[in-house]
Amino acid sequence: MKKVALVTGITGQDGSYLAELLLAKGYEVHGLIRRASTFNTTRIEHIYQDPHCPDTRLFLHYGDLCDGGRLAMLLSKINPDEVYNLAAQSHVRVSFEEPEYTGTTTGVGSVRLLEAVRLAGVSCRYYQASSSEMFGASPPPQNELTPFYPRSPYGVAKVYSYWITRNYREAYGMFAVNGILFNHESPRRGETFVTRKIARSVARIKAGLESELFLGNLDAVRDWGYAPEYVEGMWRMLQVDEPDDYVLATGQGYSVADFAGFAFEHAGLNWQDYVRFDEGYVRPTEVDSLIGDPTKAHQLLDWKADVRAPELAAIMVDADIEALGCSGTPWIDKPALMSWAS
Ligand code: NAP
Ligand code: G4F
Repeated sequence: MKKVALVTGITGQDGSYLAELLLAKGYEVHGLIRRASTFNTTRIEHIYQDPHCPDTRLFLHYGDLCDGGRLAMLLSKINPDEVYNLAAQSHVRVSFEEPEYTGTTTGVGSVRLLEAVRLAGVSCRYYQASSSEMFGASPPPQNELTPFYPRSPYGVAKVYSYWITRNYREAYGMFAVNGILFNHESPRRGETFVTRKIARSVARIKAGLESELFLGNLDAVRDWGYAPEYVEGMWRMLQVDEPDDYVLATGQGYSVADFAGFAFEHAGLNWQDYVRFDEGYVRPTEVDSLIGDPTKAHQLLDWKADVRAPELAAIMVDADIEALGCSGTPWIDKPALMSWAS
């Protein structure tokens, strides 16, 4: 029988790849979207169909993690087999500007959704998008047993979501899991995250549209993987017999300067000729080094990351160069179908 999934954050990087994956596996997919004054569905327009077509399997619903009543109503109506909670205010630097809002979406939003599942009496499997930012100042390599030491309002909010997910698993016997994902990127990455900012700037410098790139801390080390591989890991966490928590990572760390080097070199440029320091991008407290140990996911989920940072940088730079050439975004191959919003 056809499985039904609900994805929050479907308009984001991971949500769009996960929706593609689930549709390819034959799922009926329901996505939660926020009402905005401009369209925020760019990343999923290419998979959206007319909702009146008999073979449509992607449905979008207005909702927000700040609106628990609406979540409970949607859970009852959709009655999903699997719920993927990917929605969040996901930018670490922004969380210092908006700590309270980050807490109510990225943190308390998760309990609103879990409580909606519980109150609706839905028997489903639940995935929580937890983050390596929870490890913060704990030195690498970090795995499922590493103590949390968050260094931002975002990291603190994710620790709350992690523990409330475990609590619902233990208190109510829910099949609720945490995927503790290290940084994962793609051409669909938001433009203010450092890898995409670099890739986009390389494309624009190459095209003669700009001549400098302003960055903050170049020494921070991250374990950067490729987003399409990570959504496969999310799905696998909900297919095993017992609920558990897993780290997904490549196991290799590179500095921001390294990533800039890979990206500029791919375009035949020397990064030091273009990158400038801007104090404004430095965070009040920084996470110096995140390098994950994905052994558990490899052993129990048969999951591993293949794409590493040098190749990832090349994929992202190529996509941004192509997007500039066709004045669009690289993942859109069909005209926008916006009938759901009318
Ligand atoms: P993203 O591109 O920033 O997407 C975030 C999504 O959440 C968007 O669809 C956004 O909707 C939605 N959203 C934000 N606030 C919401 C609210 N109050 N109610 C409902 N939806 C809301 O993030 P991502 O990179 O795909 O990451 C997905 C999840 O994984 C996030 O929870 C993130 O914190 C977590 N995570 C990401 C990484 C990573 O490296 N990418 C690593 C670890 C964990 P709009 O389009 O309307 O803004
Ligand atoms: O790309 P970033 O903003 O990602 P960050 O802070 O690691 O967070 C991302 O990964 C987390 C998983 O570990 C997710 F949970 C989270 O949702 C998000 O997806 O910054 C990476 C590093 C930081 O050390 C930052 O200080 O790059 C450094 N950096 C240097 N210059 C910069 C810049 N970051 C940004 N965004 N912009 C800069 O100009």
